[in-house]
Amino acid sequence: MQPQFIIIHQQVAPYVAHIQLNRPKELNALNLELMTELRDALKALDADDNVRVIIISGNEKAFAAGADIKQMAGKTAMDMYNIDQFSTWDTIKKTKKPLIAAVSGFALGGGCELVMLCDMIVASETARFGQPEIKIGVMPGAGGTQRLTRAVGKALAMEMVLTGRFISAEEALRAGLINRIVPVELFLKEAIQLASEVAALSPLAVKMAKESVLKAFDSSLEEGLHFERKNFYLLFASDDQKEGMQAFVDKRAPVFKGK
Ligand code: DAK
Repeated sequence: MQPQFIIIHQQVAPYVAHIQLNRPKELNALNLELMTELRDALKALDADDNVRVIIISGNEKAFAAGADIKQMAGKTAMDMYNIDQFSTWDTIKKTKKPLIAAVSGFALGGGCELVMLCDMIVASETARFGQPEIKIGVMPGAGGTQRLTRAVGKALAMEMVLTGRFISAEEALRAGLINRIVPVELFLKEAIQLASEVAALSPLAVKMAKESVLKAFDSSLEEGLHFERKNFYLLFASDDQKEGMQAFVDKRAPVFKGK
């Protein structure tokens, strides 16, 4: 079935797919249907050998202004429990291929949390990041207190979560939340460029490297180093390792096959 709230561009560059959140009138507010479509699309692209990197974007005005407040407003705690949105977010979190967020305009609440689930973030000069849930009587519920704090540190995270203040792309870059800022007309192009750079590398090495970096967030240094070592050894079982090193010796460009 054709998705209603997202647009899937299968090949915006070799091995690069792009998912565009598409509820422009609502500033891409993340209703349950959109999140289900996003989850299903990511699952399919993660399993597709013709895709190595996935970009998620909104439009120039908004990446996403948060979860859909109108849809959430009348819910009870039991409704929220039964809907179990966390399983959708957890599935998205398990995407093995690199996710690049291309952000312009608002990335707020669940929108900011979705951005932080991505592995790299390209922002336009107009991007604004925030966790304004406190202003509507709740608090971040999809990682905003945890991932934001790890990314920008306690002082700024606490201020953003307790006051709901938005930060600019410039402040986000200074704080270490995002990778780079480009003019608004270039934000998608830049994300595709970055994605293409990664997509040209061994997809096996890239997936294991991503998994290893993420391990740093929920393990001790010793455990993380052990995990890294295992993945490092494992890559010597791949054709890509043989190809990559032989190509270096031969002074030619490697051709990685993901095997
Ligand atoms: N939900 C629903 N509609 C939204 C929306 C949102 N988050 N944000 C904007 N819209 C709608 C507006 O209602 C308006 O619709 P109409 O009135 O025209 O029908 C349209 O988009 C344009 O918005 P504005 O007229 O307000 O546009 P402005 O440029 O004046 O203001 C704004 C832009 C982004 C500053 C403002 O719209 C705003 O403050 N929006 C709400 C931002 C916000 O509070 N976001 C956090 C929402 S709570 C969970 C996972 C995630 C979450 C929770 C649980 N689990 C896994 C359990 C996440 C929670 C949240 O994100």
